[in-house]
Amino acid sequence: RSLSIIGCPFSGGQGRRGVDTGPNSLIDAGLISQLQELSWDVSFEGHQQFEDINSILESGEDKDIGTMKNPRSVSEVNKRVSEVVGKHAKEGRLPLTLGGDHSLALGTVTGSLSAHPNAALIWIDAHADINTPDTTPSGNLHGCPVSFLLGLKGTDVEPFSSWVPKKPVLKADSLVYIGLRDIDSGERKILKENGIKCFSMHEVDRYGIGKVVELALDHVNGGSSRERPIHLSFDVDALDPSVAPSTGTPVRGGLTFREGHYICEALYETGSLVAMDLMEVNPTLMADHAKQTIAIGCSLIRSALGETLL
Ligand code: DIR
Ligand code: MN
Ligand code: MN
Ligand code: MN
Repeated sequence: RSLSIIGCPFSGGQGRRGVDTGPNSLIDAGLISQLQELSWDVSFEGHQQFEDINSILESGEDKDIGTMKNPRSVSEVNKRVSEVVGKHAKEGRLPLTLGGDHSLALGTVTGSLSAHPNAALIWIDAHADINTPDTTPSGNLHGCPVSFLLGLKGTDVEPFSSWVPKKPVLKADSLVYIGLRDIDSGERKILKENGIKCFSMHEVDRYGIGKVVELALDHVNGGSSRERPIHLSFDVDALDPSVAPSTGTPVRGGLTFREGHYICEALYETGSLVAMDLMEVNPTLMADHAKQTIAIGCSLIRSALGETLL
């Protein structure tokens, strides 16, 4: 069992600097040796080099296109990420992507689906990140990656359309959300119209996390099989801000420490996890609590990759 860590120091999908230092903080906290102790063959060739893109971002030259902020930077970063994630996945290694903001998941999911075309996507987040360029209230592309993956109306726009596959990367029934509690009105309409399976915090309270994960896996597998490959995209803001405060868009009423870890443990138990993203750790926010948030990022990853309590 081998994995490749893909560190993505990028913040252009949203407005708060500092999330680009997330990947290095997770590495500095000892993530590599922690995964080696779980008997993974870990490859890490240094973080992705986005200096050229980040300097365009800093210079202010990446002007809005319609509603979209930093469109060229976000598009180019994701194009590169999809290639590197796809390459490692095709070599049979599990790509573990460290963000960076969640716009990066356009690249990670496109890449892992190029190697595992039948994979399903489990998205753990306070937010649905399914705005389109037409519905986004903020213009921040970290609120939009899922709409591009599904090829929704309004996503066939430059610069993305020059590289994002014409055929949707993912079908709406191959996606499940857990942890939602801050949905924009345009997103609510999209989720409804496309019949997307959502377990908001309301469902977590009603059924308990054990049942929710079981129902989520039943949904993507069409029954009790657990064989379908899974890409897990974990936004650390899915956790309650009291648990993971150092993140750009905290929303109260989130997953507990154990609920977050349970999701990861249960996905590991399927034996079908083929890729993971850990996104939106911003150590420069609530800096007194940065260590706590970074440590939780590492422990969520360990749980998804085989750490057990007993
Ligand atoms: C909001 C916030 N839905 C937007 N999205 C966030 O800007 O589109 N995603 N924070 O993680
Ligand atoms: Mn997100
Ligand atoms: Mn979020
Ligand atoms: Mn929001």
